Amino acid sequence: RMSARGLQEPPCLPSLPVIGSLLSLRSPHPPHVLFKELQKKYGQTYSLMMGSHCVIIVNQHAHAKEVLLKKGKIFAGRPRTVTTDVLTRDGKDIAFGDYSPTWRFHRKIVHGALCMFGEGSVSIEKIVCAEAQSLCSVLSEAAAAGLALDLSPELTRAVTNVICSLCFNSSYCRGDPEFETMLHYSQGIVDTVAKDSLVDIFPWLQIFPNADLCLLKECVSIRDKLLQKEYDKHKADYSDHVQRDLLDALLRAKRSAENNNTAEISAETVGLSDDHVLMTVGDIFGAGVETTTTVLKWAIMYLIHNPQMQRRIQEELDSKVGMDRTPQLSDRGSLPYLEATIREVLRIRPVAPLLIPHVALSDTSIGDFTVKKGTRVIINLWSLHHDENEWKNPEHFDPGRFLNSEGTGLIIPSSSYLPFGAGVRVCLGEALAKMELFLLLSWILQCFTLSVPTGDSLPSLEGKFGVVLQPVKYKVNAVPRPGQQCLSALALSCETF
Ligand code: HEM
Ligand code: PLO
Repeated sequence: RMSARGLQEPPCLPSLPVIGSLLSLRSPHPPHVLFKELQKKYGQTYSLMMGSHCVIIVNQHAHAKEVLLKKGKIFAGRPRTVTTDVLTRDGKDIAFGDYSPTWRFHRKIVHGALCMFGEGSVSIEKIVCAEAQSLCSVLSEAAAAGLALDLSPELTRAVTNVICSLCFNSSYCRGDPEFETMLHYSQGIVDTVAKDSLVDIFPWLQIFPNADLCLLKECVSIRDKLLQKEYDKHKADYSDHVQRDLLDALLRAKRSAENNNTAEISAETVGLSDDHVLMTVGDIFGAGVETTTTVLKWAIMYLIHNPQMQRRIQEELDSKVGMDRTPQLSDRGSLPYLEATIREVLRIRPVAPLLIPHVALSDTSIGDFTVKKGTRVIINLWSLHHDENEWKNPEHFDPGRFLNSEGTGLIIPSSSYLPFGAGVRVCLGEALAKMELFLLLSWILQCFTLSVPTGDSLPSLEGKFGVVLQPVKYKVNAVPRPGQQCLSALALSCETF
């Protein structure tokens, strides 16, 4: 159907009343792969019905940029779903909260708090390096005992402690039972939240017993107790004069709004209720842990699949950093191959292959297609990152694509690359995540060569789709590299203090 301006509705998958396009979406493939396949039949941008909601799927970068950048504010809304409402007390957070003054205000506070750490006396760099050191000491213990190790818990602990420092000014030691609890509930949430499971398509299903929803509620209640405990502690020793972490920054904003008695900027009206403050730290904590850990696991998996690339990173480390000191942030510019590897990991296995759904806040358009207010828009980052017209052999892992022809400088060879999204909803943790990835990987690879345990086959590169795209569980052998001085300096660990 043509409208007055020559715009038309995007092609739509067949749909039935009540169930929408569900029948066309039955597939052995995860959604991002299915949505990429469906392009062949319906074109790069098409729509489908999820129950009664119209959803537009965008599979190409020009339309993606129109949605995220050019019309970023129009598409800055978020849908409300049963599972994210359980997680965020009805959208009182940043990531799943709708576009509003409250959302903007919370983004600003978090941004400010993260910047403060960039400059502050306890810099993020120091915090990350301390965790890298502790991680390497665990690896050398395992190596000495000749054990193959699932790196996941230790990588998670390192990343968790960085975000714990930033949010709560605290950290976990090895074997801390609260950390084990955290690992468990967080996996439960990743497994159940925002999967477009039946409950999100049919909101009325929530009145029926539903194993996923039960697990989610249980995990969220455990998480909320831990968050509440930190919150109470921070309230008890809050002072206007010292700001130790993100939670202090949020409390300060809350106090100042409360002291301001005018009706327009009370704590409630700007969205600084206890619920809002808790949900914002919950977001940063959850995003801070699950995303970076996932990328580290993918990076290590690709490096054990490609030992020659691992060697090239180590040669770069040996010649630019050497053996007598540990890597630091200022080395980033001189280690292009490691940076290129990180970029390629973020391309080939994007953490959030469908981003988080966006919603049109008014009637608008994408390219020549009309879009009605309230339409959900899913940006299929997987399609952008695996577009055959933009990337040669997209399924092939090749850090070299991000290097110039001399191999000395970094490039972005295609504009079909948005690992952190873009525009008003762009990731808040991009700088932090890149810092962590660089430091943790450079520390590990300076000291160890990683490989599959003898007798094991290489782990599958297939991901498990969810709110983040996770790799399968796998074990590695960490072999200390000859001539590495860093090992002798690795005695530091929690127990020592
Ligand atoms: C949102 C990627 C790490 C905090 C997002 C989005 C992506 C993304 C694709 C969605 C953008 C959209 O919906 O349009 C990543 C990747 C990471 C990473 C690839 C690691 C390599 C982090 C970290 C933090 C963080 C460490 C915490 C400091 C957030 C928040 C949002 C977000 C709060 C929601 C923004 C909003 O809706 O306004 N991230 N992220 N992320 N990220 Fe990250
Ligand atoms: C991860 C599990 C935690 O227990 C809760 C949580 C909070 C914020 C979410 C995060 C989870 C997954 C990754 C998300 C993040 C907000 C932004 C980030 C969705 C569910 C991304 C990649 O978009």
